[in-house]
Amino acid sequence: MASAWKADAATFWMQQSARLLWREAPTQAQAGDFTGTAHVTWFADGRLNPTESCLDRHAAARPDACALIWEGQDGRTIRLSWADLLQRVCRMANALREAGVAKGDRVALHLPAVVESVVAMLACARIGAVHMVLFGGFSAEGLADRLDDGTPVLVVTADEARRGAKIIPMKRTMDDALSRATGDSVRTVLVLAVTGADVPMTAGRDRALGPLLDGADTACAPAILAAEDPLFVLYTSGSTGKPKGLVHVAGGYMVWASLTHEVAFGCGSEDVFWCTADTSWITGHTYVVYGPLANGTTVLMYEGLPSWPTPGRWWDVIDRHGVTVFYTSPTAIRAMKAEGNDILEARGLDSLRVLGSVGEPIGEDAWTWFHDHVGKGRCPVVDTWWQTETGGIMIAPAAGAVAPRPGVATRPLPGVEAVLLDAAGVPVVGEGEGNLCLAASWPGQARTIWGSHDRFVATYFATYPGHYFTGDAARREADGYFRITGRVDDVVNVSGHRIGTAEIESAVMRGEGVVECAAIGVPHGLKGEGLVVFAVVQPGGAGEAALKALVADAIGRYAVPEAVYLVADLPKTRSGKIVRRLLRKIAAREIDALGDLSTLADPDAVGRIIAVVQGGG
Ligand code: 6R9
Repeated sequence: MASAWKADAATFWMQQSARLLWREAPTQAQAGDFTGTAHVTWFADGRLNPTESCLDRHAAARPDACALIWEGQDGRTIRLSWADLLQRVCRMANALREAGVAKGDRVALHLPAVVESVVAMLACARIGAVHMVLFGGFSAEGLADRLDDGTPVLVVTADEARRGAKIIPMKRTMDDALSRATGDSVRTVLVLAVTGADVPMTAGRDRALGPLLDGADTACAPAILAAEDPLFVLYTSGSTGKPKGLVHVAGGYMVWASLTHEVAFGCGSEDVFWCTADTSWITGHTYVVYGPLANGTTVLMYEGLPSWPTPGRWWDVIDRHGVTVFYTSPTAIRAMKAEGNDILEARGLDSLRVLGSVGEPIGEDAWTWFHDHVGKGRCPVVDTWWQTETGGIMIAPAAGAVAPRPGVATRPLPGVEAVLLDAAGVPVVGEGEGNLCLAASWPGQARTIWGSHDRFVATYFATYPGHYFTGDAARREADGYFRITGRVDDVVNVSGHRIGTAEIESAVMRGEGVVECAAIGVPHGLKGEGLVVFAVVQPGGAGEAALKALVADAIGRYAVPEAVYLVADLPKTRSGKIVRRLLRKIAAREIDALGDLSTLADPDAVGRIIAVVQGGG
């Protein structure tokens, strides 16, 4: 049974810790819990270096077996054996050390989907530096905010990135970010040549990475870390304030990455595992890098988009490299579905064994199409629910053990105590809906928010004392399966990107003459959710285009709203609270279902807003 682990949890967890290669094996599992200051540790007296679990032990046992296959947009392929990958990581680790990086220092990684993005993460881990991977889609200001928060000593970026037919000016954006950052922690910028473009180099700060790697030694003694030493900081958005840097640690996170990768996908060393996530997302951390490599699984990485230069490119990648497990997002699945089935029918896809989905609710349509057409009816679809904060998969139909069902994440993995609580904190027993909480710690949980443990406690443990609150709601169905119903806070999930509406609103508020505004999410056929902004702007003030540009500048183009409606006023309660529920309905054009408006300060405002939305804008 799924709860067999509970009878003797400590023994279960100690057994799981043995997945890793330790320098000093831990003697205890969990200490601390979710009460009070929520300080939890796992395997605290163990000592290890995560890269020895991910590389050295496989390089010793199977040096020539394939560790990583990378295919570029242009068709170029790189195959690295475990021995090759270990050498590459050691070279990069030595280059970082040579550039002055020490154990505990933060290193910002801002790279496209090239082999070096994985190598650089592992190189940081090799020397005990804490990586913070930054999304290539962040604007200069978005990057600057995170640099100021994480205070890295060194940045690794690329000259440019390729994205379909587009070229993304990575170095230029990073230069802009560094000039906006108020802190001055960054001493060195290493620049990887990806396209070979000429980019400006700042004397005394910027160095070409290539020559540094060429001159570096291929062996690098690993720094030995305590299990609770930080492995990385990764930024994500919440309902309030600036992005928060979740801190994951060397021991427990690695145990969770390895366990969940094996259990959710039934994955082992015979598999070719392709997780399409970018390494700047938690999914890339756990299922492109740490989970599969810890388990000795061959990792496939592809540089580009699903349908560039031609539709069906991802299917070709699967056939070419014999991918056995394919893990992607509902957004990608919906986009590929929209291309029609002819493209798919022309491909074999015979190597596939398991399919996975992550990042947003998949919905029955996309699930069924994925199952029937991509998996040809024979591959289980594993819908995996989890978060940046949880480190790894939490609720999913463990491949082979739990029967999947369309659109349902199904059951918590062993070690996960998922509960549903109502608004008053009373557990929802049996069938019903509630706020999804975790009643006990697990090794992979984030330990804190970088620089602010108080914010960590306030964000996750204040709503329901003694419980971690996920920010999602879920429904427990008659057979005990969990169906995730979506965020209950002010976070909108656009194509799997978590965007806090407060961040959007603060960008829009900078617009000329903007009096007030509200950002909300609405259902979107391809992206899952789309953002819509309602803004009250004085005559002669900023228009829709100017307000969208402010969002692109402050956060990145991926966060630009679908529409900005300029309205005379926002619907408010008599106490002055904006009624977002109404705005969501109006933006989704569900105006028959607005409900009782009599509690509004000015019920007539609603009609005027509807007129703007129906007028198209
Ligand atoms: C791994 C990841 C987390 C939020 C989460 C939830 C949504 C993720 C989901 C899902 C429904 C799934 N989410 N997986 N919703 N079904 N299978 O996505 O991390 O970027 O932190 O986002 O994404 O709302 O709370 P992150």
